[in-house]
Amino acid sequence: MTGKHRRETESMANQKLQQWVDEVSACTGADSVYWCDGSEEEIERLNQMMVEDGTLVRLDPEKHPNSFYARSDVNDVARVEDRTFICAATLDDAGPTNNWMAPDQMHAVIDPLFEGCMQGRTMYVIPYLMGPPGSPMAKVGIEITDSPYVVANMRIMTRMGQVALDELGDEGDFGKGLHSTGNLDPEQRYICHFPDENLIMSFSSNYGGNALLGKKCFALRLASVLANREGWLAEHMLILGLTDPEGNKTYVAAAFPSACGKTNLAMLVPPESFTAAGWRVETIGDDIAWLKFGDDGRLYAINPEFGFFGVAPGTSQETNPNALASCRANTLFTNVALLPDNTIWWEGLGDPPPEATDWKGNPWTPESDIPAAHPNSRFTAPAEQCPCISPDWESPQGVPISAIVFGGRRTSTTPLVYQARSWQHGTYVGATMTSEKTAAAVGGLGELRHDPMAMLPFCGYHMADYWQHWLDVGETGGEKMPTVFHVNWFRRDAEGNWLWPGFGENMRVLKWIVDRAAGGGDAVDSPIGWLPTPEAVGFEELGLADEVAATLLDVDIGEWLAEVRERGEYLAGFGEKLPEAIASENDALLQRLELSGQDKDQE
Ligand code: O2Y
Ligand code: MN
Repeated sequence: MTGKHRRETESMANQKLQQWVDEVSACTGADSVYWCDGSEEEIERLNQMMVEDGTLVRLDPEKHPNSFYARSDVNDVARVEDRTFICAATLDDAGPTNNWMAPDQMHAVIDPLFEGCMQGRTMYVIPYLMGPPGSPMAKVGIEITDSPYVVANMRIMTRMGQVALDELGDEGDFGKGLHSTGNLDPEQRYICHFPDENLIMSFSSNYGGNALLGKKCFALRLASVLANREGWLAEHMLILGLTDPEGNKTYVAAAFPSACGKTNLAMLVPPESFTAAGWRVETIGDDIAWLKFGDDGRLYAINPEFGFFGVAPGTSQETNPNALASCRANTLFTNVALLPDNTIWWEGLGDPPPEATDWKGNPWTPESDIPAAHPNSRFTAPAEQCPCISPDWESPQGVPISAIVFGGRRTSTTPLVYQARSWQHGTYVGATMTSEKTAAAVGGLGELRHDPMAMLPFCGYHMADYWQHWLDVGETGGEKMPTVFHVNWFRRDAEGNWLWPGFGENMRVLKWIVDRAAGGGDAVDSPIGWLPTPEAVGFEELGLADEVAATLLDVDIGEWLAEVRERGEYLAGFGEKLPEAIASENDALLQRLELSGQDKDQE
């Protein structure tokens, strides 16, 4: 073995890791191999190198200390779901919601792309830890990449370097992630998962979830497969903690499809009346939760990540001051607009600047009829910088979850909030979620699509098996399972105006959720589940017009009958694997709606 392949420091004795690094180095033909240690000195050196070669711009050190700006290739701006594959042993293992190719077949396509692809480049080996050090839930991953920009992002998003090698030890196993920038040709872009090899291979994209392999690829797609085998849950969920005026803490996990406001909800600033009364909201995570049973039989959650990869447009002092504070320093901004004084701007941040350079590198003024920042532009910021980060966010055993909230972006039909009748009903509610598509993934903006548990792009196995897993976990947890809810902040009137103010006012809904999870809170029964009374969600205090309040909590029988029939067709598409419990929940809902419709006709 040549010196370029060997790690210099003394503590790397994991032979499986060394062997894999040697194999990849030989295959990719990298000029040199660099093991990332995660130190300050290292990242300063890499950032400076990227400033010098034009990959990064150093931002104004007063306004954005130790922060940088990057532009991605114009064809590489979002996750690419149509080029993301689950290469499980059989099509049936991957299921109808994933792109599938047999492992051998995909290896025959993707392995040759890696041959010699790092010639003239440095190969970076990134040991990273998902989860708090010392947590029984934490897992080690190794990403090999030829992109220093990916290294810089991974250093913010994960606990990187020696801390991960220490957790790995000499014999430990790790998730493998092999990434190369390739030539960024979209035709050669592949994001492939091989669950049986605990391996991710990503080629020809440097963007976000396509390239930061600890995030969606490892912490969701591969982890969901592991979770199914081992009896836990890997979910696309934020985690937040609410403290009531008596000091009682309630932890809530919430699943929303991509770019539907998870970061905003995770960092919610309560209305003044709530703060004055003594309520507090704290963030544990904004995107991913791993949930396992604790010794007391309850579900406990950790945030496996170390940073936020937040959507920039729309983030402002008004909408999310905590996110803005999180990205004031030590942050990497990608595809936002760059101002002449080396500060940054995006749509929704505040008044437009007189001039800027847009995300494509072109001159921009407020008269330009295109956005200055890409709609999926991002900030990569350390979680510990969030002013409302919870003191429990790195708790090794996680936080006990009392409520699980599903949500979608729905212009009509779905009320502001309702509570499922049971864990089984809640699983059905999650399984049949639909939402309008956003800019987080390429294609189809605004289109309504099914996004079960907000996991459509992230579930690493057959979706119907995943629902069965949820039902099985519910059997295990019994009475101690969290209460399940569904919310919709996005209802509009006939003119297209939002009916609900959202943001901090969502606290009113959270308070009802907390009350219900504790067995209190006023509610009325409805065919779809329990609805709050208008008083229980503070409509009066908000001064909502009567018809707005009524629409927000309305269950229109005709709309819901159409919804349930469409759900029935969707569920039938899962064939024999569809759990009987899910099918029967749909039938039961149909019956309740029909009965309620008859009652209304007779009134
Ligand atoms: O990863 C990307 O390229 C953007 S999408 C994203 C980023 C952070 C958190 N969640 C998502 C998502 O798509 O759910
Ligand atoms: Mn996400």
